Amino acid sequence: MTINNLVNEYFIVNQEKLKKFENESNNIKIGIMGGTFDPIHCAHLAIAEFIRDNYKLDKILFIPSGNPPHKDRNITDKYDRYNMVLLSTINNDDFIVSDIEVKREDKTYTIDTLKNLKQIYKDAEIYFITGADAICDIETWKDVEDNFKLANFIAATRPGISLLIANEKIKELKDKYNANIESVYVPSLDISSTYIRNQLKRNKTIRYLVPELVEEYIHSKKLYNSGE
Ligand code: DND
Repeated sequence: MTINNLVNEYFIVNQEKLKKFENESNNIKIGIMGGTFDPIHCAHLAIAEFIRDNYKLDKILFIPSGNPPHKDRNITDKYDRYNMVLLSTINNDDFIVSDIEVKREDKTYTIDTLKNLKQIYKDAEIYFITGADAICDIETWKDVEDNFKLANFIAATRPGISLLIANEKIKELKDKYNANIESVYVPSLDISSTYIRNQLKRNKTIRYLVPELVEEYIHSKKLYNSGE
């Protein structure tokens, strides 16, 4: 089967998962894994799974950013990024991909996504998962205080980001905004999307850093100058 056929098939399976979940999602705990995912890699997946298990979350919704407000560089087409998330998550029953942001034409701010999710999943408790780097930058986000009113935040440790500094920042945010934020140790995986893009530009391997199907997708679409 070609990778395009696989994406089409997985799209349908994922939409069914999403629909089923929307109908049965009162009084549950949803983890949100938001990201540019350019591309998604194994650390994103491992963090999501680790936190789902630790916090007894019912499902993790992966939400690829549509038009991220915080990226100046040219990012990969949102549907390619969405497809790669789809290919990475389909085999985990507790992972679902949401197209809530890729469907939007304007800039995609987390606050709008959280408001939207609160309408869909009425009585659900929302846990927004970030890396420690993202939580340290959160005051640059649109309507930061409102984000904290709508969701709990879980900040995963990340290699290269000092836990001491992250915890100080979290304490400051909690005091200032009455925010519900916890930092959680996750096993260190020093992988970043930037590293993967650089490897591809230099024609170097990304095997085992991303799921096999993501690697196949990248090469078949010649993303990140791979194979040129
Ligand atoms: P990134 O571009 O950092 O995602 O975006 C993360 C989320 O922040 C998205 O949902 C954005 O929409 C939201 N955001 C950002 C800026 C402004 C606003 C919203 C706003 O509303 O104004 P990446 O694809 O780079 O990474 C996804 C997540 O995974 C991030 O939280 C990142 O820190 C984390 N991560 C790791 N954590 C631990 N170990 C690693 C990691 N690699 C990525 N190796």
